[in-house]
Amino acid sequence: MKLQERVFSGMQPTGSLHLGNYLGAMVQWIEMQKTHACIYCVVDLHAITVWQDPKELRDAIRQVTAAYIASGLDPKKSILFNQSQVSAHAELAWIFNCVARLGWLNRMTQFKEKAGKDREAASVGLYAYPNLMAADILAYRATHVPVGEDQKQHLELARDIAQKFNNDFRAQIEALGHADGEFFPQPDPVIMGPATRVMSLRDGTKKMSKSDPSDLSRINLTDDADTIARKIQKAKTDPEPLPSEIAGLAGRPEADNLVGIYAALAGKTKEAALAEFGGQQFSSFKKALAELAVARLAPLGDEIRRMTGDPVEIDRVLADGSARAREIATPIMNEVKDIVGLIRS
Ligand code: AQP
Repeated sequence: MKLQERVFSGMQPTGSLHLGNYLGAMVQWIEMQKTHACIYCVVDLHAITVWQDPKELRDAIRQVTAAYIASGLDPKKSILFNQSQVSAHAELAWIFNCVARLGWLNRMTQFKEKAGKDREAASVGLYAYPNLMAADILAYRATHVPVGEDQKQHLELARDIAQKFNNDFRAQIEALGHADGEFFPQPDPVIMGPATRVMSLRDGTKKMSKSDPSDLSRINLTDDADTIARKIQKAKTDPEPLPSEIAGLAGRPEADNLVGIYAALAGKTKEAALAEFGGQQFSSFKKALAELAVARLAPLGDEIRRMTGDPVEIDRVLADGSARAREIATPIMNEVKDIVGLIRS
């Protein structure tokens, strides 16, 4: 049986979504809605792998949902929901905890970065995060996962888990009628957003991130026009004018990042952006970038604020999406339990 193509991806409600989430993943999510059956999740179980204030978490789940819809995800066409409402994610994650090897998880660079120096104090959940991510995708037997570049390693782990599960249980999988022995697909990362790695506005060597303590390091999708313009104005640069060719961006991470953001927002290549601004000072380039960013992003912020004013409607969208997600995941989980040898009613 040929597996149906299906898209799954998610973002953590660990704060406001930012330009990196938008250009690295969301733009591609919107594009894929045109051609694929898509499931887009607010991954709240991932968020609690580090401490979250319960009230702020609830607000963030609603705000991320509003950001999805304001950016162009259609809750009628695609399935939008929050992870914790569909128990298959946690159930399959436990089974994958028993499939994945410690050695595999020990290689995950995101855990090392997030746990920092005091690894002993990190939660077990943060360590096992990639297994939950594999479960998110494979609970729907999703085949395509649009993500930013930072998620590549986790996707490789999800592929390893799928393959080991298929190998470990080959006889049971074939006995259930999956003649090719492939119960779980090998999910493909789709790393094709207009900017797959957007860097901090304060340090061009660090990824733009929700959890960076400096709000000036990122443009939040909820920022108003003045805030967006001010953050671009204050973005770190170097004293040289902009180069006319890509090679001239080498060793200039802040310049490279701002040119990349401009190009992504304008729908141009970096070469085209440099042809426009090469030789100019940052002051004139930043003015053009601020105008473009405000035109593109400020309406999103207005729409997110309008939508979060009606939490009942957002909760209704999430409940509807969760019910549709459960319809897909439940029969898959039933088969997983049969394959593993668990008894179900
Ligand atoms: N800076 C970025 N550039 C490009 N893509 C990015 N993504 C995140 N940051 C960038 C992509 O956005 C999707 C959702 O990410 P996430 O919310 O699951 O968590 P994250 O990758 O850990 O993002 P943050 O902002 O750094 O969150 P915190 O600070 O809470 O850990 C993913 O597809 C990711 O690749």
